[in-house]
Amino acid sequence: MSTARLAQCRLYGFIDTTYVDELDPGDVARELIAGGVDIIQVRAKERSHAERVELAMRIVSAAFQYSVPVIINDDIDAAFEAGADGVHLGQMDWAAIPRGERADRLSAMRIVGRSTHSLEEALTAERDGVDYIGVGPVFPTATKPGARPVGVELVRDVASKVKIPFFAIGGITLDNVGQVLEAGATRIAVVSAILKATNCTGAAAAFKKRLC
Ligand code: TZP
Ligand code: MG
Repeated sequence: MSTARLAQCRLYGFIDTTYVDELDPGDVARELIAGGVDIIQVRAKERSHAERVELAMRIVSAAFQYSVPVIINDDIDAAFEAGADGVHLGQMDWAAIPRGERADRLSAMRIVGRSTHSLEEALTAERDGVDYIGVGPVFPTATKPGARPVGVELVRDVASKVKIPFFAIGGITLDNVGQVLEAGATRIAVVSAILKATNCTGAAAAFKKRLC
């Protein structure tokens, strides 16, 4: 658990293989960091465990020299094997770990995050002792097709009732980020609006500017 380090993280960037499959992951990590990304998640859902570890190791090694934490989506063992800082689990990933094994399975993780889609899930995650939560998808997004948007109302609710760091996520663009910040978010997670930009560094920097 690493609350102090997380407290400084405002812009959560991703290396999502759906968007950057052909690119060198170390280069993408450096581009994100140059734009001011404070924490990086490796999201490689269609990759095998071994491929995910290999990918994560390259990102961890690039991010290490900038002290930017790297979090692995879903795969606790990959996070451990790649020397990543932590893991991000969805509601189902969390539920899939037998209750009695959770503390042990997560004991090596410095940072544990969880996706939440309602105030109840957010408060439960806080009670469970996770280090941060994602709240979303705030807006519709092609990165998570079929997920029901929760709207800025949930951001407002979480901002007033949850004390652990939360990142608003889902469909956030430079056009709508103002609504998310106005609702009380001080941290955002952005996938496609950064990775699909012609200049990832510039896109990240533009988001970062809105957070300062
Ligand atoms: N969890 C909730 S929404 C989402 C995830 C991983 C996708 C966010 O991607 P984008 O492209 O920033 O909408
Ligand atoms: Mg998951």
